[in-house]
Amino acid sequence: MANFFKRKMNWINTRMGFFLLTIVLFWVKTYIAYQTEFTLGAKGSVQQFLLFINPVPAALLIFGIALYFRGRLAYWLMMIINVLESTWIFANVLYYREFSDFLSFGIMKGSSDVGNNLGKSMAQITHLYDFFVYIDIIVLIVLLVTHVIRIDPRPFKRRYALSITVLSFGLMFAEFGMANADRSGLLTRTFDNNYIVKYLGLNEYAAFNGYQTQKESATRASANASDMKSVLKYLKQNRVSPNVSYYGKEKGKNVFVIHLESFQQFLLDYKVDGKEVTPTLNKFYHNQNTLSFDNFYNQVAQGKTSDAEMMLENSLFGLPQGSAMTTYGTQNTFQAAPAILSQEAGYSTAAFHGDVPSFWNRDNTYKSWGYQYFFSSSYYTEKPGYSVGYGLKDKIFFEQSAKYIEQLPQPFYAKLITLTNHYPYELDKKNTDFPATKTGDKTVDPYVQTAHYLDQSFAEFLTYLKKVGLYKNSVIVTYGDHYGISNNHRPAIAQLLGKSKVTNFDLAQFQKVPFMIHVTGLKGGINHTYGGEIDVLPTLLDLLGVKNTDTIQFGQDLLAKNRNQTVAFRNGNFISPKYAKIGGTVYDTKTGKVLTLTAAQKKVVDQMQNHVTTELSLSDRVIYGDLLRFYTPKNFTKVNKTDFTYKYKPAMAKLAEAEKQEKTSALAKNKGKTTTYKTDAPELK
Ligand code: GP9
Ligand code: MN
Repeated sequence: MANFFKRKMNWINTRMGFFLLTIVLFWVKTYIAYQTEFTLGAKGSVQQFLLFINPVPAALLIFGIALYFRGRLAYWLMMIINVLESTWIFANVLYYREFSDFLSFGIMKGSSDVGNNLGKSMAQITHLYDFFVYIDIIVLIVLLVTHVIRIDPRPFKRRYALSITVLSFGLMFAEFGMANADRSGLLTRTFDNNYIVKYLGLNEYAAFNGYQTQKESATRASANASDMKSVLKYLKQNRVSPNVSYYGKEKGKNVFVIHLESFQQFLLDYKVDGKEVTPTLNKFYHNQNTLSFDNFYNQVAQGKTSDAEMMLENSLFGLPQGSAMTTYGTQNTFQAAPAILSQEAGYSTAAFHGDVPSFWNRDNTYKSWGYQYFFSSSYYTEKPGYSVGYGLKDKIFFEQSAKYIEQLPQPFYAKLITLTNHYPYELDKKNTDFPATKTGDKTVDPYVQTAHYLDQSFAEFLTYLKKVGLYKNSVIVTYGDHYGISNNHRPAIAQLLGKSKVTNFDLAQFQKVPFMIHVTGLKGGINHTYGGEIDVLPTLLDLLGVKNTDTIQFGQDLLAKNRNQTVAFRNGNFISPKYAKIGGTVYDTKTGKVLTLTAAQKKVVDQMQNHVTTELSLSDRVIYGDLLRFYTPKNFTKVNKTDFTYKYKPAMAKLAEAEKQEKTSALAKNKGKTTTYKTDAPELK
């Protein structure tokens, strides 16, 4: 019997046997770490499968290096590789515990503040069981030393080693193919590090991050202070003076930025079966105290929401590829709205979002932007049915945000990012009380239903603001971040717009999103100026009377006279009151007809194109080269990211302390009495 067992176990005494055993043990422990230490959010069988399988291909490749070496050395190399690989898991477990994100090379280079901060708290957050990641190595060493497993001295054929390497690449390729089919643009659009680990694994994440960091630091290193010169020159030529009848009119007021997810301008006043899709937003749009813009365009590219956020709060364009927040948000220097308002006007600053904080790298980027608070998923109670798609349903999100809003010292700048009106526009029956459109396109038709839900959520939020006493002393900015219906749905879009077919010009017009500023007493009306997301920050700062004559912002105040009304799209197309240039064709903006240009017209259009290309490339240069590190506006202090923590306990303690000191929160004004939030959300009944 013993002999039989011995014979059966003989494979383990071969080089290949030991190699496979090492891989399997490593696979098991990685998977355990995935399941117990990280929240990767694998949903559905494809994602579950990839999560399960993804440690294997990279392990075959890396551990397989040892197979190219002889005798004992091969065994020791496997051990050394295992120690390194396990330390990578170990370090990520600790880092994740503190930051809900994976380590990046930028952070590890040690230049970063976050790295220093981590060192301090390392001891506190390490648990004894974390060392479990080394257990297989110890077991393997013991088995080798006690000769339970014997080292195989025979030379290992190169051919076999090479086959393993080739196999590992093949598997990695297959894995990437499957991942990309499930989540297209996984690496090009760079959503979230959690996604890369979930789909591809910790090693692939390391490789990708290393590549990105390398690319990033190369451009950063080659940039220098003199690169700012052309930026400053351009901005000097393009600065416009603010409109005196609006400048500083809303000084000291709170600011709410309500991010209406995927909300397009065409939805305003739109009716289905005779019913308004968004009655509350329509009223808000036409209100005499609302400044509404009906030629306001989204200017996002692949970074979608994150591009919108970048423009809105920095007046810098998103990048031609990927998301600037993900790639540059952690390391770059920014002079963003939250930092400006807190430094120059004593604002408290907070962002609210019912998704995980790592999406679009918000958890890091918001610190670089100077956000004091970031209320994300861990601050919200989650129960079955509360979430759909990326996160909390809007009604529940607003309802649960109220308790934090009322604690914010005033004046505050608060950005609330909604989520339910997001592709694929799913919503349960209980929340759907609006007819879908009937274009027959399944992705398009429920869009109005989630938009209607968003409108109801917004209505409840406005009611709350009035009740809690924040309505009258707040500037309420609402905007749509980007299209909800992509250009791939031409026939459906034509039906929605009541046209027989849509041209490229129509599709460009379809990129309009709402932008509204409402303040009690503000001189409102519908403004027809052409502008876009890049223009929001200068508009807002002028309205609040915060000086911004030396800031690096590419937009222009939408209320300024003589502003340049050429709106750049991220791909270099543009639209202006007279001409629109879409994919090389010039249209008459008034009629939508294709134009054959006279020489004089061509000169004008070329100038516009030149302007657009210049502003986009200069903005890119600022981000790629991290140029703001070389330039600080007067009275502005560089943001120190270590000033902020978004972990629940310390952040709440800080908020309580601020509230006690300043006594200016809505809660304090209401003598400590909480204002109840009224919602008809069926989940909360
Ligand atoms: C996720 C949300 C969606 O947190 O902001 O981003 P999007 O897909 O619209 O860019
Ligand atoms: Mn979005």
